Order: sequence, then structure tokens, then C-alpha cells
Amino acid sequence: MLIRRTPKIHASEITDEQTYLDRREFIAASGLIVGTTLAGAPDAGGLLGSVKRILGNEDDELTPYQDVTTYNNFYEFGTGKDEPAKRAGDFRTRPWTVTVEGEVDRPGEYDIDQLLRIADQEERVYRLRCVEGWSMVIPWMGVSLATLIKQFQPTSRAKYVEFVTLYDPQQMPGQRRSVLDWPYVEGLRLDEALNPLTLMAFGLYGKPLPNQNGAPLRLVVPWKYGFKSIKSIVTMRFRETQPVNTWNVAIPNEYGFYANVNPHVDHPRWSQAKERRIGEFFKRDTVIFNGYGDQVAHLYTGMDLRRNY
Ligand SMILES: Nc1nc2c(c(=O)[nH]1)N[C@H]1C(S)=C(S)[C@@H](COP(=O)(O)O)O[C@H]1N2
Ligand SMILES: [Mo]
Repeated sequence: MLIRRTPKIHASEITDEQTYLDRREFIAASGLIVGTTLAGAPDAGGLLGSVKRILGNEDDELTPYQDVTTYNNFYEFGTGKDEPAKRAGDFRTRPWTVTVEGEVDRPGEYDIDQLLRIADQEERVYRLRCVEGWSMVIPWMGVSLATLIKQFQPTSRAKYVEFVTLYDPQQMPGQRRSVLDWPYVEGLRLDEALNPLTLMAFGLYGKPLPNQNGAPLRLVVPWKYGFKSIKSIVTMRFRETQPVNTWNVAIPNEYGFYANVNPHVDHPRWSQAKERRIGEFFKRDTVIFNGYGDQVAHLYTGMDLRRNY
């Protein structure tokens, strides 16, 4: 995995996808590979003034911004892929507080802007693979979840983290129908949450997260099926026992707690062996752990991944 220093570019210069791609080309051409010392970019006073580094699958071709922001799963705004982009425009992401509770020494109500200041934003290019058989490559902005969690100081009894999405049927029309048990809930084992790959994302493509992608903050767990990457989080609850996640409640024989990307374990209604990268015509082979096995396979040694799907 490479860590590259980004050139000092003011956030206001990052205006559109083309500028963004040009910058990436520049970064690639400069070929800078540095250690962990991070260059400070001028802070624009907002989210993206302090992009520090690019880390991840920077050689994968990026899914166009247009597709990333118009082909979404966010059932709170409807079950159609085009609905979140059409219906989430007025969603209010300020003020926004995240409640941290349960097995932590520092529980509390954390303001989103306070959380944003906890660490410098990193840029990470990650593949995200939906259980439905499509995938995207997205340049996310965020901080490692481990960095946040360390601030909250989990107790020795904390074994899992549960995440909850906002419940607000006024703003989220999808919640007025009971297609899922609202609010949307997800969970990770604490060691999964602390794995350096796990990202709390605040932006993508150098900009704050569009509402349809889970503003103002969402998880990105790249070795798991997309549904684990919960959007618009308002609660982080540290627990001794395994959380019950929404999709597991909805259809238990199809969606488990672990949901690791696995081409060898079929979904009961379709194969998981292949996937279609959005924007591409031919299917690709799906790779175990979505290709991140080097970093995460050790979390599951001794576990039967057929039973723990
Ligand atoms: N709260 C919430 N989070 C969610 C979902 C959802 O419906 N509600 N859908 C999940 C699914 S199935 C996927 S594939 C990803 C899609 O993320 P994207 O729209 O940013 O690509 O979000 C996940 N997070
Ligand atoms: Mo998904």
C-alpha cells in the first residue's frame, strides 16, 4: 500500500471532477512516496482544507462522479437507485450530533464539526462492492475509524460497535414505509472497527459527502458488502454483545452480520462470483474480501465463513 503526499492545493481550487482527475494525474506523475509525515495544506475552514494523503487502490480507474452520486442505495430516500439523488437534496446535515454511548469512558454528544477536527482528513481510493452484484471505485475523504474510537476510550467490555442512522420520516420519505425496520442499524466487531482500512467518511471526490452518499458522515468498510457501510450516522454504541443489523432482521438467511465479500458463498438467490463495475460492460471476477485479504483475512482465522456469512 502506498502513501502519497498530496501537493498543496487549496480546497477552493478543487472545483469539479476534471480538476480532480488532473490533480490525481499530477500526483501520480510526481511519484511521491513518503513516510507517515504529512504535509499541511492550508485549511479552508471547512471539511476539505486539509487533505493529507492518498492511500488505497489509487491505480484502479475511478467510477465517474456522476455515477457515484446518481446510482445509490439509501432506502431512507426510496428503494430505486435514482431516488436518493432526486429526493435527498434538502436533507439537513447541520446541525448534526453523534451520540457516543455504551462501553466507553468518554460517552457524549459530539458535534459533527468537532468530530471533523479530531484528525486530518485522508483521501482513500476504495472499491465498494454491493451485494447486488455491482461495484464502484471511489476516492473517499475521511479519518480512520480507529482514530475516532480511540478518542472515546472503549472499556475492556467493549467487543462490538453498533451504528445507527438518523430516524426522521419528515426528511426521509422512505422511512414512512416499512420496507425495513427503521432506523437502519449496522455493526462491526471492535477489531474490525479498529482495522486501519475501516474509514469514517466525510467526503468523496474532494468534496463533502453528497446527501445521497450518506452525509454528513458514513462508514466505508471496503472488504464487506456495501450494506455494512451505513450512512448518515447519529449513534455509535459500544457493546459487549453482537448488534443486530437491519438487513439481518429483514432477511436473515440472505444477510448475516459479517457480510464479507466472498465469491465462494453465493447469495441464496444469485451467485456472488462476478460483479459489474459501474461504467463497464463486461463482468469482473469478484475477489475474496473484495481484494483486501492481505489486510483483513487474519481477523477471521478459524471462522467458518460459510456459516458466518
Ligand atoms: N442508512 C443506510 N445506509 C446504507 C444503505 C441504506 O439503505 N441506508 N444502503 C447500503 C448499501 S446496500 C450500499 S451498496 C451502500 C451504497 O453506498 P453509495 O450509495 O454511496 O454507493 O450504502 C449502504 N448504506
Ligand atoms: Mo448494497
